[in-house]
Amino acid sequence: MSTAAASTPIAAPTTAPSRNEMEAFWMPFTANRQFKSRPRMLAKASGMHYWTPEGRQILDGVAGLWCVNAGHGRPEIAEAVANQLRQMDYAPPFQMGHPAAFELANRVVKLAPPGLDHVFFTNSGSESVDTALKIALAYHRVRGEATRTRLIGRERGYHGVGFGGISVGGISPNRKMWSASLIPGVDHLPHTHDPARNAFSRGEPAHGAHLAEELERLVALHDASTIAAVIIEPIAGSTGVLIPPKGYLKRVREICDRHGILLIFDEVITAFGRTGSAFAALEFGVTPDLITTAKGLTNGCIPMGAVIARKSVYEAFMQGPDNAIELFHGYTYSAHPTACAAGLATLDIYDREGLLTRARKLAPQWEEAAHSLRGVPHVIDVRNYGLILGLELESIPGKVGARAFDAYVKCFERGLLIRQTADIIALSPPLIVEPSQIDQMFTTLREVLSAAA
Ligand code: PXG
Repeated sequence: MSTAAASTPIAAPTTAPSRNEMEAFWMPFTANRQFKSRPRMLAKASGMHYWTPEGRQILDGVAGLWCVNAGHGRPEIAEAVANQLRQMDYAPPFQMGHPAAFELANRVVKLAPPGLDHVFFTNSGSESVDTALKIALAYHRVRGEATRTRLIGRERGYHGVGFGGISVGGISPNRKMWSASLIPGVDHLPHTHDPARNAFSRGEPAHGAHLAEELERLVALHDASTIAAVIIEPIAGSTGVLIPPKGYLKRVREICDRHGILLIFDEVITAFGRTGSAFAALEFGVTPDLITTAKGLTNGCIPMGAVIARKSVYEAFMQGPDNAIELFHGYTYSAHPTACAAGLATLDIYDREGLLTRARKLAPQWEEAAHSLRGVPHVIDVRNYGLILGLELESIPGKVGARAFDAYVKCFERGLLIRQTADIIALSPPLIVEPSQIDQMFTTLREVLSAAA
């Protein structure tokens, strides 16, 4: 399976810029000054690996940023994109169409949970979230329930960086600079992280389903007639890998149903095989009304996101005269032809290579390897699901994040790319990962953490 992926890509520029040349680029979510004085550069990628400009090989433990699910440098995608660019580089998406957009929407619907059968294309996870929130608000309004304006997110939730996303999101550094400008009428459920009772859980933790009942409390406080939607990540990724407690998602669904509240699953990282199913909704057997996706939809090659909506949500808008635009929303690059070409080629690969369910096959080895880190110095929790790892380290007093950042730098020096949020390390490798590479990841982590102790 990795043979196609391993074909050597066309040579990329391999000379690293000087300190001065790095100044102009204001890097996102990065300690700019620290990075620019000690940069970590990548110049080439193929299969499971990156290479630095000096030619050092780095095993990709995080699928880029939870997105390169089919591995890097897939020639099928490159060819599809190149062909599309030659055939038609751009087509306006408003009041016009092109065949690949309809084809991709149909393909996504085939993978989605039954009943979710309409797709709105965006260009990122953040745009998908803002789109889903806007659809939810407009849905109630077009149905004559215009008082349903309140949105409910969750503490420690990450829903991108748009004003909608940070408002329903629950990560304080992402919100505090803009606290006076967040969208009004948002409340939050408590997060489900409970290390005292759930540390070292394998898969879904046993404790915490009762936290869904907090939604009843919010309904009692605000009244159901004011609440439009609840948005949660089935598995929270950015905030440090929080697996849903057994029964929690089902309970949230039941409460939403009881009160006419839409349920949005933010599947930007969980969709397209990460959990062992095409969507976490399918994996956990809970069907939301809207799903937000991005990342794995195009294997990270071309920016693209999508919101998948239940038929009844779409149908609610299809009223009034035929010539009326039903939703005043969309992007210049919605269903961009190159993104659609990348998406179609990506879904072909997932299908051909069985990648959407491969995490399920590898999960037992992954879980064993993950939990073998129990007992390594400063490891206070290991959590896992599908091909996801969350490894929580004890923080150095007064220096939250320092320990995991140190591990991140040392892993990179030893040829492994990991992700780190505060003192939590995350792994989410491409779904083409081989068992020997899983061993390599956990061996490197063990060595780095043991040496630092
Ligand atoms: N929702 C979720 C659940 C995400 O994980 C977004 C929305 C926003 O997507 P865009 O494409 O706008 O970035 C994300 C993004 C990490 C990490 O380290 C994860 C994301 C972004 C940056 C870092 O886990 N996910």
